[in-house]
Amino acid sequence: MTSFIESGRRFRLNDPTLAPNAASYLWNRKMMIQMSARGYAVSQYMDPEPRKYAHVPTIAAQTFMQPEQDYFPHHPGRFFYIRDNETGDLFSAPYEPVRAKLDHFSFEPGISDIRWVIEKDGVRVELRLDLPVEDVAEIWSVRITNLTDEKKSLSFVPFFPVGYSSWMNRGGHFDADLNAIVCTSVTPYQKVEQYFKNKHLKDITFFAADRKPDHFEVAQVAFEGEGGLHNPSALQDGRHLGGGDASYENPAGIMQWDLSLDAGATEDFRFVFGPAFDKSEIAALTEKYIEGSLETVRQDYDDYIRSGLGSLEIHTPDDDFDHFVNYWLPRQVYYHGDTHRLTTDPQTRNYLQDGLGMIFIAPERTRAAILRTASQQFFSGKVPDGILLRPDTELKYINQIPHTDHAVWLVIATKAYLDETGDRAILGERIAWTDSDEEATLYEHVTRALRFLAGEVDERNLPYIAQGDWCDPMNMVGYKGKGVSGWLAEAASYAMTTWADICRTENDYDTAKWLEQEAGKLNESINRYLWDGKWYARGITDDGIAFGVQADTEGRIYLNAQSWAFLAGTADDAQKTSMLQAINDQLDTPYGATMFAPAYTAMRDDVGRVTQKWPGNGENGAVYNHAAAFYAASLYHIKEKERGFAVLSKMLTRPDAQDIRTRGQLPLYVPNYYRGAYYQYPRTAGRSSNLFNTGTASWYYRLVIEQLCGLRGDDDGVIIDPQPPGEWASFRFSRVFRGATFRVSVERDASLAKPAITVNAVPLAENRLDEVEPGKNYEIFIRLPG
Ligand code: CEZ
Repeated sequence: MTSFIESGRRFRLNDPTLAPNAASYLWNRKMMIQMSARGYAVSQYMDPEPRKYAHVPTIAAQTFMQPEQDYFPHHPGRFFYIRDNETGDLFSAPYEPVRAKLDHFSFEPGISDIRWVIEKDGVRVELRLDLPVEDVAEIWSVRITNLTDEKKSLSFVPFFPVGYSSWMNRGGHFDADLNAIVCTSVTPYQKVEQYFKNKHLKDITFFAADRKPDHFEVAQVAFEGEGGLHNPSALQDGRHLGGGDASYENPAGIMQWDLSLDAGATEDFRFVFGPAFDKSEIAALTEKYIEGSLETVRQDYDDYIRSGLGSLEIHTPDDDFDHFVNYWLPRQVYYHGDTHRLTTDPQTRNYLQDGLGMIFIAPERTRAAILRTASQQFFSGKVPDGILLRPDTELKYINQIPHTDHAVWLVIATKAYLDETGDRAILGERIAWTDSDEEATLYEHVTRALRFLAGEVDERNLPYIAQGDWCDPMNMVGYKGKGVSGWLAEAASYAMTTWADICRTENDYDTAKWLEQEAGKLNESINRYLWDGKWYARGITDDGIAFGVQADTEGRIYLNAQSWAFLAGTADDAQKTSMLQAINDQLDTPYGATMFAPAYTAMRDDVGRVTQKWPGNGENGAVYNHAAAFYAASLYHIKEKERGFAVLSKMLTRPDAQDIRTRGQLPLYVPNYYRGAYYQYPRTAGRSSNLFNTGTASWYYRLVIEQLCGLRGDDDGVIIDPQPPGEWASFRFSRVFRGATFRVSVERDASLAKPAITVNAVPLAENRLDEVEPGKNYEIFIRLPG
C-alpha cells in the first residue's frame, strides 16, 4: 500500500522496489537534498556557486541535476549497516547497499523532514533527516530498537561516502577532538587566478557523531575490500573497522558501535554531515546540531516550510488532489521562489515564472524579482538571458546563448503581480538600466521591453528566434539570423494585449492603442504565414521552411504553437475546433499532452539540438509539464474548463502503486517531464524525469487559484468565477486575498440557468466585487448551473 498519511502532509511508500528512484527533497536557502527511498542522495549547496559535498566515485566535476538520474551502488548516499554479531547477518537501512529482504520498510517523507522505519530480524531502525534553516548541514537521527524478547549483540555502522572530490588532493582522518571524520580536498584548478578565487571554498566534508565510536574507518576501499558494498570485507567474520585514514583515496564517514541491547531496549544516535571551511566551522556546526536541542531546530525548519505554504486550502471530492494542492504544490513553488533553484544566475524566464507562484506566498519576493530584472535590462529595452543575483557572478551555460523571449515573461509576471496585490505603486518605481544610469519607471521599462520585441522582426513581421525562445534547445532554427518563432509571435501578441490593459489603467491610451495594433499585426502574420490548414506551425527556419506542419513526419504538431495561439486570440472557432482535434489525436496520451509529436529520431540541423535528445525525453516530445501547464492555461482562457482540468489532472502522479510504478516517482512534486513518444516508445512512456525544478509548479498553482477556484484580482476588485470540472458536485476553498479572508463554497444546482452568488448572504448581481476590505471575512456561496 502506498498512500498519503497525516492528512496529506506525509506520504508512505512501503516497498523499496516499487519505484526504485522514488525520492523526496528538503532544502533551505543555501542547500538542497534529493533523498531516495533506498538511501541514495543528490545534494548541493551554494559556496557561492552550486557545489557538492558528496561526490560520485570517479569524477571531480560538478554537474547539473540530471533527468532520470540513475543510482548505482557507489553513488553518494547515506547508509546504515546493522550486523547481528551472533549470526553475522547483515542488512542496511534504508535499503541500499545490502538490499536485504526486509520484514518492514516504510519511507515516510513529510513536508519538513524525511523519515523511514525499517525492520529486519527483530531489529527496528528509525531514520530521520532534518535540515536547519540557516546552515548547510544534514542532521540524521537514528533509533535502534531490539524488538525481540532476547538480548541482542549488534554492530551499528553508518557509512557516508564522500567520493572523488578532487584529482589533485583528497583524503580524510578521524578527529578525536571533534569526534568527527574530516574529509579534506583541494578543489582542482589550473589557472593561477583560480587559486585566489578558490581560497574561500569549503573543501572539507565532515561526518560528526554524538557519541564516541568504538571503531572507525575513513578509506572506502579499506571498508569495502573484496566483499563490495553489499557485503563489505570490514564487516565480515565479526571484524571491527580498522581505524585507518584515507590518503589520496576516496574518503567516507564510517563509524562503528558495538551495541548490547536488552529485550525492547533502544539506542539513539545523532549525526551531522556536510561541508565546512575549517575545523572551527565544524566545531561550530556540531555545537549547534549535535549538542544543541534538536526540537528547536526541527520547529524552526517546520516554521520555515509552513511559512511558504500560502493560504489556499481546498476541499474537493478528490482528496489526493487536495493534498497536493494544499501542501506539496505550494511547497514546490516556495522552493523555487525562495532559492531561485540554487543558482546565482537564473534564466530570466525561470526567475520571473518562479515569481508567478510566489505572488500567492510572498508577493514582496516577486516584486523584488520584477524590479531586479528591470534593473538588469538594457537601455534599448532588451531583457537579458539571465539575472545576476550577486555582484560577483556572471552569466553561465545556457545564459550565454541568445534567446529572444524574455520580454514576454516580464509582462506576464508584472500583470500577475498586479492582479494579486493591486500594488500599482510598483509601476512608478524608478530604476536605472544595466548600461545607463538614467532612471525610468517600471512601467517604462516594461513598455520599452515590448518596443524592443516589436522591433526584432523580419519582413513578415514575425519575431526572430536567434538561438532559442522558451525552448532552450531549439538552437538552430534561427542561428543564421533569419529564422523566426511562431510561438514567440503568439506570446508577444499575448504580452502586448495584456500590457495594453495596464496602459489603459495608467491612462496611457496611445501606448495601449499602439500595442493593440502591434498585436493585431502579429496575429495577422501568424494566420498568414503559420496557419497550416489544421494547426499553427512552430516557426520558420533560416532557410524559409515552416516546421511543425502537416508535411513533417517528425515534429509535426507542437503544443505550444497551439496553446499560445489560444492565448493570443489568433484562432477563430473553426480553427480552434481543428486545433483541439489535432491535439487530441496526436499529442494527448494517458500521461498528459506531449510537447510535440512524433518525437524526432534524427538530428534536424535546421531545428537544433532538441532533435538530438532521446525521442520522448525532455523537450524532444516528452509530456513536458511546463508546456502542458501553458496548454491548461490556454484552455481555461478559451473557457474549455473540462479539458483544462483534465490536463492538470494528468500532470500528477497519483498515490496508487500502479501509477507510482509507471511514472517512477512519488506524488510529492510535479516533475519537469514524463516521457512522451507514446506511440514510438510505449514501454517507457509516462516515466518521470524525477526533476522537481520546473516552471510548471508556479503555473499550476496559479491556475488552481485563479481558474479552477476562480478567485482572481482585477484592478481594485476581485472576480469570483470558479470553474470546477463537471465531475465535482461541490467543493469549497478558502484563501487570503489582499488581506481579506475568502471562504467560498461551490455547489451545483440543476434548476439554474446562470450562476447565483451570495456574499455574506447578500446576492451579488455580477461575479465581481469592486472593492476588497483588508481584514474582512467574505463568506461566499455559489451555485452553478448543471
Ligand atoms: O531547461 C529548461 C529551462 O530551464 O527548459 C525549458 C526552458 O523554458 C527553461 O527555461 C524548455 O526548454 O536542453 C536544455 O538546455 C534544456 O533547456 C534543459 O536544460 C531544461 C531542463 O529541463 C531543466 O530542468
